[in-house]
Amino acid sequence: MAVKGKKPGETPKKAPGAPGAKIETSYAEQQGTGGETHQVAGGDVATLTTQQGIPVADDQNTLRQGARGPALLEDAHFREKIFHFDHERIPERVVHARGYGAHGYFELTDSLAGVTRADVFQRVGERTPAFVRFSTVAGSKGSPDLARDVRGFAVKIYTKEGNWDLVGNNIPVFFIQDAIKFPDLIHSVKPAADRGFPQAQSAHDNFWDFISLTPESLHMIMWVMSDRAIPRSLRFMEGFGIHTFRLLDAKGRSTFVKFHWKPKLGMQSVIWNEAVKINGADPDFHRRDLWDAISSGDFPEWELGVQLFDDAFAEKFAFDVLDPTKLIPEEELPVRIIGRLVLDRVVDNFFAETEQVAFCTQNVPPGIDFSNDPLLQGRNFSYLDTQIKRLGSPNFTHIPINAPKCPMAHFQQDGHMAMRNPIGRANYEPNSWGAEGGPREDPARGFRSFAAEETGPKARLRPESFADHYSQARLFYISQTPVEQKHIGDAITFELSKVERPDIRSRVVSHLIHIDEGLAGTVANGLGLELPNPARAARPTRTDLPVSDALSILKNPPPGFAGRKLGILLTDGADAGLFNALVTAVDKAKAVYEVVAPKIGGATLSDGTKVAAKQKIDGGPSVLFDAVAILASKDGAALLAGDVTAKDFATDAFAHCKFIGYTAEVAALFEKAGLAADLDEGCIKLGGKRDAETFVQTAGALRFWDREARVDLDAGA
Ligand code: HDE
Repeated sequence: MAVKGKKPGETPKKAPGAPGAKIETSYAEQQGTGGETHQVAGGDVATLTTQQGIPVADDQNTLRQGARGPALLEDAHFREKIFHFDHERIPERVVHARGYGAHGYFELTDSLAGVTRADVFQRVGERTPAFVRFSTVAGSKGSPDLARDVRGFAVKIYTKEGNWDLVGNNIPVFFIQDAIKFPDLIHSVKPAADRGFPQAQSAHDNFWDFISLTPESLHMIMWVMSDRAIPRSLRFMEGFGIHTFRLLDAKGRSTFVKFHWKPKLGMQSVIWNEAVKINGADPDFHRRDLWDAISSGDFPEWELGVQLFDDAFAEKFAFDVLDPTKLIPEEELPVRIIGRLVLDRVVDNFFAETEQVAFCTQNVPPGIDFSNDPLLQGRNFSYLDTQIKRLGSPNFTHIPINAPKCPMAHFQQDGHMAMRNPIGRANYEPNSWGAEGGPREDPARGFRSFAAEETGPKARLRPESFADHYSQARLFYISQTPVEQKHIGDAITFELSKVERPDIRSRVVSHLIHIDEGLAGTVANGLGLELPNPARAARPTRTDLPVSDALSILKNPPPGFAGRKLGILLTDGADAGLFNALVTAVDKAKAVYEVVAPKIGGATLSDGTKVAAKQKIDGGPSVLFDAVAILASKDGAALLAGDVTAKDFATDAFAHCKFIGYTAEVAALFEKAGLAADLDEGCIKLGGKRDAETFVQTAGALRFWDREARVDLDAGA
């Protein structure tokens, strides 16, 4: 409730709030809302309460001594509300701060019963609940989604024998070989200590300084400079467990394993110029895409694949299987598909689930075990430690998103926020309280480590078998298509152009010479740098490794336009038949579309129907779409031709090698945008309804790469 206000400086006849002061208007009336937004409890509307359950009468005004008087300490509701607000944030993750999660399930499609006793791998067709959190690494929680970065691909599978956390990335190798270097790597990529920038970027001196002094990172650098680091969607990227793990059968026999996630809709990335613009147009591009897909019932799906191998394979393999900067080419050791992961439910609450989920690499159920990969061993310490800092209590497993979904019984107790203390008298074992004495060990069912025999001096040593830093970097590079190779060259050139110290630029190029002389030359040329001497290499680069097509995105194109988005720029008077045909073709392809129009209210088509727009043209640039169609009437095209954002819509789509469908009238826009003379086979004129279907089918190729050489300054470099 409120008393009628007075003008500042005016002395009230009677002090408001003083005994006898008249309370005349409600707060809602005073705000002019007429009470519409201030629903009062009753019927289906619950009563607002404090955390203690005390009903609240007024949530609009603090308790004061008189309407214009001082606030009272007695206002418990106010104090509780503000106290809670003040404590709303928990520390963001030191890495992978920006992430997005979703629920789903893992379904086994091929049993691994002969290889592992892990319960989750026994019964074909069985579904196990799962939660996935995707993330970027370097940026803070509020950084944009399309940073050039590795993506985290962390999966928690709630198996019947405990939680299995496969905390992976979308790149199958890592920058460093030993966990002790992780803080240095991360400090180098994060904002510089003195100035606090740049945010969510690797294009700066500190990062490249560290990289140029750490040649083991060069293989990963090839991946991070490739289009893998700017995925179009979290739904269209691969995931990898990276490290070699072990699977153990009932007798404790071990098989080595590497885990792979393969997206059902295929891989797809954006290009750098597009990524930069997406970050401005929609910094939430990836999370929105995931939310929209799941909410509309188009559930993202990945196959789980395993590369299984024994000691004999490990012995003969050209690199050390414990070295996380190396992968095993699929052509040499095929990936066996054993299951699928489906994400079918968005979170109810971002904080409760995505923010509070705590992945720990050491969470493996019986039948899965670690190898001696020194990075994995270090991670097994780090994740538990980080969760205690972040979530503030050893009881973080009591939070529903982290709690196992199988029975649990132990004697761990107390601590902050304890929700599940043991019941009964005994809180220790062994004890003599019989059946009431609580849980007991189970030697048969319980977790057992692989009985590895280890010898060797206690020392800080890097194995000799980890010393080849360039051969697989070269393998990755030569396995790419020319378009992808060009993008890698462009990316390194761009990043080094932001490095201020010429000696650091030069030092990076001195490593590239060992990977591919052509690449080193392109980068040096792009920077206007003299080609330096090659870096001192611990091992010569192997040139006998066969090309691995599986490493390329473009050599493995998706099946079509399914899951992709067409942007339809529409003006008043646009051909209704054509628009409807496009929509039908998009539906048939299991894709989606968004209408962009000069006004958000939409456009009136040639037959008088009104189509609502999802985006006003300024808010819906073509970078948000996989392909675009521009349907305009003569007047509409003239209108677009005079609008700079419409011109950007067309020129960006063209520059980003997108397929462009257009009606004849749109020539006026192309003319003004300077594209009229450049239209190519990727620009498809839509005359009749049948053209609409052809256009959507053609757009399934996703990009018209032939165009790139003609629109890029660096192309001929
Ligand atoms: Fe992580 N990493 N990491 N990491 N990592 C974290 O744990 C760490 C590494 C990865 O969505 C932290 O909960 C060390 C490799 C993902 O919540 C922290 C080392 C790979 C996520 C941590 C590595 C990853 C993290 C920060 C070097 C790919 C996000 C907050 C030995 C296989 C999980 C947290 C999520 C998160 C430490 C290297 C993946 C600090 C010490 C290699 C996907 O514990």
